[in-house]
Amino acid sequence: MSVTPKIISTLLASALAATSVTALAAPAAKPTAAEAERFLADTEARLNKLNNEQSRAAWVGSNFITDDTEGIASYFAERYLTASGEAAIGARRFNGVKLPAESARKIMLLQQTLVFADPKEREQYAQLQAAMNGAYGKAKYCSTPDNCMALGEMEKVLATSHDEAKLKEMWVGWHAQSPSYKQKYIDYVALSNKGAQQMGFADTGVMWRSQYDMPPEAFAAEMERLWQQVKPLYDSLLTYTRYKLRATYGPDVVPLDGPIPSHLFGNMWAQNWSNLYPLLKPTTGASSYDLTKVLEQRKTDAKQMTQYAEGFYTSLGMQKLPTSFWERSLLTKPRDRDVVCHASAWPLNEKDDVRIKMCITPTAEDFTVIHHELGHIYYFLAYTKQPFLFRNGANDGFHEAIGDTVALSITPSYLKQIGLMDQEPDVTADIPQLLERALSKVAILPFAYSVDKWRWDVYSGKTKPADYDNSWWQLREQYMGMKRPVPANGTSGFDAGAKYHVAADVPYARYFLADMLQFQFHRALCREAGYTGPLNRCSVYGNAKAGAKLQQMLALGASKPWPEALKAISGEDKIDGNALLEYFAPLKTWLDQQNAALAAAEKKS
Ligand code: X8Z
Ligand code: ZN
Repeated sequence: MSVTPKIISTLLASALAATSVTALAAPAAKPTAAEAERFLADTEARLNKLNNEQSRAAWVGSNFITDDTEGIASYFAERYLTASGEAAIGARRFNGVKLPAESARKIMLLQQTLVFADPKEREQYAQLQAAMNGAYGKAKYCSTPDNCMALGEMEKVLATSHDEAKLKEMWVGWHAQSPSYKQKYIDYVALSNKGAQQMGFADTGVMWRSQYDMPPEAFAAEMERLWQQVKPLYDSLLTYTRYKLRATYGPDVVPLDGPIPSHLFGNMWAQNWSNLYPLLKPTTGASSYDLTKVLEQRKTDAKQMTQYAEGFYTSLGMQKLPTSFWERSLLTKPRDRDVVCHASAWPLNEKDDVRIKMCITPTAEDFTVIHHELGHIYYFLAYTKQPFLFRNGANDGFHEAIGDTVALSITPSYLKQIGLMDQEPDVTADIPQLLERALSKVAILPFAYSVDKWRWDVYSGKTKPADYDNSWWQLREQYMGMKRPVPANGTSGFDAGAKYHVAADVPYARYFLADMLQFQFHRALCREAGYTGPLNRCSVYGNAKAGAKLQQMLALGASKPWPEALKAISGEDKIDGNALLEYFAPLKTWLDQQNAALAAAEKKS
């Protein structure tokens, strides 16, 4: 798909002319393919350099949150934005010029970006982005002036406590932080839309939806199709969870019908319910194995956690992580300063300066997250040889899916092989294991879909700032079956901003796609490894053939439309929920049986 940008506004044309940018000096004659190649070579070299600088500044900005580092990060982000804006405008001259497929793709990719006509607005945009990132990273809930809690501590309470009042306090305490940067977000959205409109997109949401090798309307329809495909499984899981939460917190807190308060799901955003497993596990046949306990007992440190994950990737035939990764990554939360703890993976240059930033704790959840982060890292390393514009995932869902695909291979047999489990449970443990996995993989689906449904409406102007919370909770109720734990604070609230990806403006549809893709990848890799049993018991650990198949797709980066990359690994060319549904099919049957029995018992009482 190529985006057809509309006519450049006169304002932009004159503003850019005033900057005397060589790339903009439009030649009178129709540009040639040779000119396009020269333009691309120059542009890629320039953007690569500025991107490396911006990444380094952003790294420091997120690792040492101060006013100074925020200023430095926004200064370099702005420099990059200036160059990428000029490149986007420059690229338009070559629309319609007959070019080799890869060059035409680069010309298209260059135009999927914000362009600011007014340098002041560009500066303000970059400043707001850095400021929101910092505000999220610094935010704390203080019950008294000298008793403050960072997000990680509050998440721990939500994960482990069943004291409803305490859970509510944590939830309300964290959600009281984001209104402080609501005005920034409102201003940021307005600026971002202006930037998208300069490139012919109706708004930033449309630009986001245009990044999937299909028209934006087709992408929105795909998201809805995928959601409808998996919704029955989510409904079964929610019904079962409702009964168990009702048993724990009582019928006054958890109604039989209607939305459930969202602070009861073991997670600040109710997007991952893994921490509810002890409440939800089947009464018979449930494995008593607790990876968190094993990791804690062994005092597994952050480096060892990372080494376990690295060991998986090297078992697939991938390289060891470079020494600089170990020297430069941030693996634990520093005691003496504010950092953005939300886990992230970073390519700092086009060689092998790759790093992660994560406040690792020895828990089963972080064991999975570290595999997720290294998925990004191994993708970066696999496509370093691609030209700058192709150093990216086939689409952003692919980037998010790689590490999760690998983590689906964290099976009991794998844990036994690496010495983290003594004895593999028998097949009666399949349902408990599937349930545990569904609590993250199925629970996140309506969350991931609705975060960006909310933002699409915000960016389009359909949802006005005074309605941010209204709309957020309307979507939460519609898709997730949840409600706000306490009534909303009129029109000044900003609950969406309590989620990292909203404050940092990272699109979220990627996680929805990744949730489907990872099961397609897992199924394909298991087949490649010659495995024919149930997918939940397949681990490709140590399988070089599966590793080679994965690596082949990773190495493509963004050089081809994503359906080709998907085809290379799975033979399929559509993102589809059927692999996920196949994986969880035995659980769906079991949930429906449980729900029928629980409904009958409820009727009797
Ligand atoms: O943000 C992440 C990763 C980094 S890309 C840790 N995830 C989403 C989230 O935490 O909201 C992974 C799952 C969803
Ligand atoms: Zn990720």
